Amino acid sequence: MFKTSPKTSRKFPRLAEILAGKSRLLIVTQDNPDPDAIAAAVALRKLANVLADIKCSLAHAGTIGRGENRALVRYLDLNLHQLSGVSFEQFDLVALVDTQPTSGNLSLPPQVMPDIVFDHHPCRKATRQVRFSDVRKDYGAACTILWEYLVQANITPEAPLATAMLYGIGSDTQDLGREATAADIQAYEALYPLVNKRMLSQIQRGTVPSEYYRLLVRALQRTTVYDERVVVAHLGLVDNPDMIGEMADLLLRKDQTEWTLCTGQYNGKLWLSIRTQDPANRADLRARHIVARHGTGGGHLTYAGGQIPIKDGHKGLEHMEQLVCRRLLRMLGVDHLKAKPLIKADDGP
Ligand SMILES: [Mn+2]
Repeated sequence: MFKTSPKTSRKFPRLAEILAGKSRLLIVTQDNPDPDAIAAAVALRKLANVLADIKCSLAHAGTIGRGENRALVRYLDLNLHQLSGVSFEQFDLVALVDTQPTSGNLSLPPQVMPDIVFDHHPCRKATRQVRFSDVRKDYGAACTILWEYLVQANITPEAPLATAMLYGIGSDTQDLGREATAADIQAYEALYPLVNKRMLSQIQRGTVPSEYYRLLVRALQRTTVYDERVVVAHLGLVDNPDMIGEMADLLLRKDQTEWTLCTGQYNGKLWLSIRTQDPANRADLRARHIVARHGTGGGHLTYAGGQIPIKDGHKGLEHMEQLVCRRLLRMLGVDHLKAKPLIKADDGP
């Protein structure tokens, strides 16, 4: 039998109290939401529906880039609103999932103070001002927290929601292999019997546009290996920022790699993703150092990211690409001259 944590049973009545008597809840995810964010938003909608008969709208800024994520949204039959078009006065409650106020990946107008926050990133100062927050940075996924609330409310999610939540936990923890705790494993196991396995497989194998392969080739051609252990790729202009994190994950699988850094230009900013094998390396702190004074950054122990506004067009982009690369190499004590391309131009049969 699944047991929720004491924190959930302690906090649950407060959430129910905030929801009681309200009629419209706006649920906001980070810009360019990932499966964990999307599924956690739908789980919170379910909670609000059942506990207090509240109508919910889901909103985010940015795009849903990755093919898998678009397949998930289609399967859940979601109508996601663009945050820029939302009139906040229509809602009597605002919630954030998988992100927090003042976070760099959240385009919530600063005057909008959320009422509810569920997240598993390190707790931010602004979150302490929120009426209800449940932030567990030791959890591998926001969906795991929401799952405990569903259990506490005696709600058994229907197949689409269960499938989305399991996929959310699986994708944030790389199928429980990355920063997953006992709570994530328990939630995953409890959700598994409720999941539509055929749909899960279809989402995981969601189609991608041909542009994806063009970008993949370009990324590999632009990949540099430093001292065998640090792999850096500057993707240049990308049509969705998800590709940057995806490449950082892919390159981390190369033999002997301890760190990867990928960057790309999107929406006037340099986006970066960094990955490492060892949680003791603190990717989140490195990301913050790398962007210091130029932009925002943060994340988890082994995966993190950041954004830096680019000034002065192409020159500004190159300057920032070099700056973030040099900063990482310096932090790691790696000589930037020990560089070689991942793929040599004349590679071939
Ligand atoms: Mn997450």
